[in-house]
Amino acid sequence: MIKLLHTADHQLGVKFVGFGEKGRQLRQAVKESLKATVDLALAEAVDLVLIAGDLFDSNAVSKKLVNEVVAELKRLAPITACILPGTHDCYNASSVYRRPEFRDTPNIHIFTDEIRSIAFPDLDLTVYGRANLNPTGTESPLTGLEKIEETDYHVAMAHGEMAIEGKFAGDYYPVEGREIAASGMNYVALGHWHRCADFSQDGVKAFYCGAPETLSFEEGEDSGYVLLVSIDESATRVEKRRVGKYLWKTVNLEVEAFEREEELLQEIKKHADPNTLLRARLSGLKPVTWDVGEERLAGELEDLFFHLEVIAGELTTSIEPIRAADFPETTIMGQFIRLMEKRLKTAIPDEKPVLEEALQRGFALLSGREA
Ligand SMILES: [Mn+2]
Repeated sequence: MIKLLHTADHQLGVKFVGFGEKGRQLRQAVKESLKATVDLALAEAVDLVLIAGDLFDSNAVSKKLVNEVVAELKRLAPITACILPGTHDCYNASSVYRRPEFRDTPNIHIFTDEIRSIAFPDLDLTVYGRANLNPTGTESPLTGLEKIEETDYHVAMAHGEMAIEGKFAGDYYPVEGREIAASGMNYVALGHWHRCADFSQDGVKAFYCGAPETLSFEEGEDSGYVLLVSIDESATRVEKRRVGKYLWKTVNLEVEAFEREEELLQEIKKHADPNTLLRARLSGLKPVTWDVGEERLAGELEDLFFHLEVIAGELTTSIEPIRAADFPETTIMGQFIRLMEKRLKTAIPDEKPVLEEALQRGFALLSGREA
C-alpha cells in the first residue's frame, strides 16, 4: 500500500485586501497551513506529498517567502514533494519555480515544460503532471497523458476547472469527466477549485482537495483541508484532514423568523468564535423599531468574532398606516402626527425618507412599543 498527501491552492503570498491589520494574521495563517500540512505528512509517514498547483499566489512573490516555503518543504525529507505549477504560479519564463531557491532541493520535484512524469521505483509508482505554462489555457491538463507501464501504481496531478456543463468558463484548463474515467490512474489529484470536492468517474478516484486555509467567504466551509490518499491493488481511499485555522461562514437570516430583536442577536452569537469570520446576510421585513442595521450589529458583536460583516441591504422596514384622524389633537400622539405631517408636506425630497422613518419610530414609541 502507498500513502499520499494531496494538497493544492495554498496561494502563499495572497494579500487579503480590505482586512487591514487582520490581513496580516490571515497571511500568517496561510503560512501556518503549509506548516500544518508538512507536520501531518510527517506524523502520518506518507510516502509522497502532491501539490497540485497554486502553491504560490503569484510568480512575483518575495524572495523571503520563497525561502520560507522551500525550508518548510525541505523539512519533509526524506519524503518527496511533487509540485505542479498551476495558474497563479504557472511555469512561464518568470516562474517562481525557476528561482535559485529551488536548486539543490533533492526532495522537491517540479513538473515543467519538459518533465511530465516522475517515477518512484521504490514505491512502484509513477506520478504524471502537465505544468500549466500560462495563467490561462483552454487545453486540458490531462491532454497527452500516457501511462508508462513500468510501475504498478499511477497517479496524475492536474490543475484546472472541471468542465461541468454550463458551470465553467473554459479558460482555466478545463478537465472533462471522461478524461478522468479513461485515464487508468489509481488517483487524480486535482487543483484550482478552492472547495474540497469529489469528481471520481467510473471507478477512478479524483478529488479537489480545496484550499488548505480558506481564502474567501465563497469557499465557505468546504475548504481548510488536505487529503490523505491510500492506494493498494484493490482500492483507493481518500480521507479529509483539517489543517486550516479560520472558519469562514455565511448565514442567511430572515428577520421575520424572530419575534424580538434580541433573538436575532442571539442567533448571530451562536456562531461566536475567535477564529470565525462570519458574514450575516439579513433579509425580510423588519419592524420599524428594530435597529438591526449593519453598523449597530457589527459594532455590538464584532468582538465575539475574528471578523464580522453584516449585510442588511436586502432588509426592508415594515410601514404602518398612520392616520391623524384616529388621534385627537389634544393628545401627544395627535400633536406628534400632525407636526410630522406638516413637516413632510414642506420637506425637500432628500429629507422625506428621514422624516417618514421618524414618524414611524415616534409612532411606535408613543404606542408603548420598545424602540
Ligand atoms: Mn488556479
